[in-house]
Amino acid sequence: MSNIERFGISLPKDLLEKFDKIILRKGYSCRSEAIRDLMRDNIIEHSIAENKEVVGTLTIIYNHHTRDLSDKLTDIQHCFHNQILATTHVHLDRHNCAEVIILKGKSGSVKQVADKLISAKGVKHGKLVMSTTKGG
Ligand code: NI
Repeated sequence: MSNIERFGISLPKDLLEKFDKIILRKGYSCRSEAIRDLMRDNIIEHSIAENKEVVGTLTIIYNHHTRDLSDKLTDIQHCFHNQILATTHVHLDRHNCAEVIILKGKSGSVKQVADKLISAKGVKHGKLVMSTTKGG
């Protein structure tokens, strides 16, 4: 027995044309796979909104000459060591650093740690991406 369900969708023609253009550019070989990915993304977004267990990657960019910033970022990471699995530091040039921090925990606490790091004075840019294995 197959566990695949098939169903038809009615939608405006121009919406489908726009969608097809995008998925072609992204390299999808068929609409079904593109729609499956959209559904998984939606399920994961729902899990994040419901404070479920997630894994997150936070990227931050900062100038390591900024007074006390490196120490402050390290302090924050030690305070939240239960949520932080790993940190990778890259020296981008003479002044700027990139850190990718991998976090795990309830989405609310992962977001809280990320917000603390991003809002530290001197961090130029930061972005958190959260995911789960529960997307189906
Ligand atoms: Ni560095």
